[in-house]
Amino acid sequence: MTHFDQAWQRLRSTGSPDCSSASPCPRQKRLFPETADLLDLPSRSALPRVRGGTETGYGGEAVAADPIGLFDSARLEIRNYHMTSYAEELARDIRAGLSSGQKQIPSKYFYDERGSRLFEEICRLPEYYPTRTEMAILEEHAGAIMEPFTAGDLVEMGSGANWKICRLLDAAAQPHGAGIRYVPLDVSESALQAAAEELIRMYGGLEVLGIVADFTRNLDRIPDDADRLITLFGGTIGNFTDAEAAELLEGVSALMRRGDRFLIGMDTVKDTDLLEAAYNDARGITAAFNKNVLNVVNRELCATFDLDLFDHVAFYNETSDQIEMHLAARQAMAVEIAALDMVVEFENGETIHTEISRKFSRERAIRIFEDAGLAPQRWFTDENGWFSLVELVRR
Ligand code: SAH
Ligand code: AVI
Repeated sequence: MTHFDQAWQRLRSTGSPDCSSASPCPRQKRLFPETADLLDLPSRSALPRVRGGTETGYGGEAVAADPIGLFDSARLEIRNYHMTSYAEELARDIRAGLSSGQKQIPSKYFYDERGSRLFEEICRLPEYYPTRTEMAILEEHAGAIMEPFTAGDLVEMGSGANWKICRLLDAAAQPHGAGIRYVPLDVSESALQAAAEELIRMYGGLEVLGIVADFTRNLDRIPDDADRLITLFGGTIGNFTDAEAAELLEGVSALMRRGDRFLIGMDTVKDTDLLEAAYNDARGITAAFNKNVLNVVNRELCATFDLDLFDHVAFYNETSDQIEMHLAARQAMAVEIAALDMVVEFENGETIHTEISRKFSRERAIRIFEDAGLAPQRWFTDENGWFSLVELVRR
């Protein structure tokens, strides 16, 4: 059984998270440090739990880490680049987003510890075809993708859990990840930490450099001292508007040198019923994932959102080829956000727009690649054409 199969089996057998809790989860690890921590020295628990190597403190300066080695810690380093600025950014985004005509919350705030677990649960749902389809494409083509990559940095933007990267690592020329440094980059510290530690245990020759950062702003934190295969799986590019996606792709293109490759997963335009079922699953996991963003705001900004007073709404907008997720108020209400000294008024039925998930035709994908100075080299897809994995090089 390959490492990938082991990881996949573990994933399948993990029990479901408790999705019934509508109230903020008090035992949950905070996404950001307490406000006092930001002004003062951080508490240990607010810092990344890094074993060995160095970790970075506020502002990115290196600070010593505890060498508590439960495994070969010399192969793992995690750098956290968003502590202070990220908490401030959340406050700014929530103030601006909940003051605008169409209220909105950026989708990157879904991914606290519980949100990341709920997303993993979404990936196991029968209705949510993108994960298993992308996995099947990887399964079939991992050998061909890894064939030109014998050593260097395997970078994963928006890494989340580690199972897709396992497929590539299992297909590498050298066994046990030897010669490869895996560089996951994610806003979710908890997801990144867990995945990084697991990979170190699974691959005895692998080095891991984890980067806790926002890839829309911190791409320059990706090291550039080795050949690179950069990946962005899951269709995450679809969670950005045209302008944001263009900026992100241009940023990646600017990083790339001759010989570097960029492997991007994209969900495709398809039947509306199939798309809408994927975002309205029967078990209500996607609804819990969507509502969890209100838990994040309650916890981080001392807000009083009652999750029971919002409905999950997800539909396909055929004009813009995107799923739109919203949270709709069940009644008129006022919500206090104490940390922002703000009260937000809702009319009955008014929505907070929480996510777009764009679906791409091949023509549109080629256009945005070209605009970013990227050229498709190989195009992998499944038999139904439900998902695409595109290998890009710099033009
Ligand atoms: N790559 C995984 C996870 C996709 S979920 C898969 O294919 O299944 C999207 C991931 O991107 C989450 O782990 C989330 O924390 C991360 N993410 C979302 N916005 C981000 C941003 N702006 N910068 C860095 N990571 C981000
Ligand atoms: C991470 N991203 C590509 C997922 C998507 O399908 O847009 C997030 C998600 N939202 C609801 N379900 C899954």
